[in-house]
Amino acid sequence: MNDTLPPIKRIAAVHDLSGFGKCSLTVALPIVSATGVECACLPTALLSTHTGGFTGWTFRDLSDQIVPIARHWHDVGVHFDGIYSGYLASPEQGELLSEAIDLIRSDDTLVIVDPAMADNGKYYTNLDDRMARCFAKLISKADIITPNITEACFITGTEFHPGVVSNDYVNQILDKLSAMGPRVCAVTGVSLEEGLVGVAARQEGETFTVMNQAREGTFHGSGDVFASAFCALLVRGAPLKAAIEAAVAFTSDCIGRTEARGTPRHFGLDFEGALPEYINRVARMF
Ligand code: PXL
Repeated sequence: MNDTLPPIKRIAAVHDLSGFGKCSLTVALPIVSATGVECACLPTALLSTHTGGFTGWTFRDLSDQIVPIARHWHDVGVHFDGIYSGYLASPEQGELLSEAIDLIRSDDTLVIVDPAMADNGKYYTNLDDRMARCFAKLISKADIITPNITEACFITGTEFHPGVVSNDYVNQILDKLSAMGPRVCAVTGVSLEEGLVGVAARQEGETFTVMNQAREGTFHGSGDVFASAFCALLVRGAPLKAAIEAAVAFTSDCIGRTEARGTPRHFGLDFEGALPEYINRVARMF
C-alpha cells in the first residue's frame, strides 16, 4: 500500500436513525462512505421506521446525548471536514445542534444543514411552524443548505406553489435564503418546465440549475440521498456544479431503480444497485 495517501476527509452526520425505510442515517452512512468520506454518526432520535407512510412507529428522543457526544469527540481531538445535519426530533434540538456544531467545528469545517421537515407543501407528521423557525435560525450557521422547495418556502415565509414554477419565483426564494447567511443554497424538487424536476442552486450571486426527467409521485428519502452525495462531494472538494450534477444523476438512477422494481415508496430508494456506477463516477472526479 502506498504510504503517501492524504488523510481521509471526515463528516459528522447528525440525523435520526430510522431502522427501516431508508432515510437519514441509513442513507447518509453508506452514501458518504461510498463518496470516499468517513462518516461519524450522531443520532438525534431512534425510530423503528420514519414517519412518512408508516403507522405505529417507535420513537426515542436522543436529545440528552447530542452535546455529550459532541463534547467527547471534541475531547478526543477528532477533526471534522464537514458537519451534515438533517431531521431533528424536535425544534428544541436546534439549540443543542448549534452547541454541538460549535464544539466540533474548526475554521475549515463545512457546515451543511438539510432542513428536513416537510415535502409537497406539508410538514412531516408531528412537525409545525416551530420547526421552520428552528431551521431559519440554524441555517444562519450553515455554509451550505439543501432544502426542498416546500422547506425553502416554509423557512422564508413564501407561499408554496405546487408543480411548475417560474424562474422569478425560484430566484426570489434563493435571494431570501442567501440573505439568511449560507454561501451555497441548493433547493431540490424544483420544476421550471413540465416533465422536468431538479435542483436550483445559488453561490456568490450565480444561479445554477440541473434538471432531470420528473417521475409520478413522491419517492421517500430522495432528499436524503441527494444531500448525502452532494455534501460528501463538496467536502471532498468538488466544484458546486459538478457536485450537483453527480448527486442528481445518482439520485435519479436510484429513483429509476426503485420504480423499475416496484418497491413501496415509503421503503425508501433502492440506492444499493446505483452505488457501483456512482463510485466509478466519483473516482473519475478526483
Ligand atoms: O427523510 C426525511 C425524514 C427523516 N427522518 C424521519 C422522517 C423523515 C420524513 O418523513 O420521518 C424520522
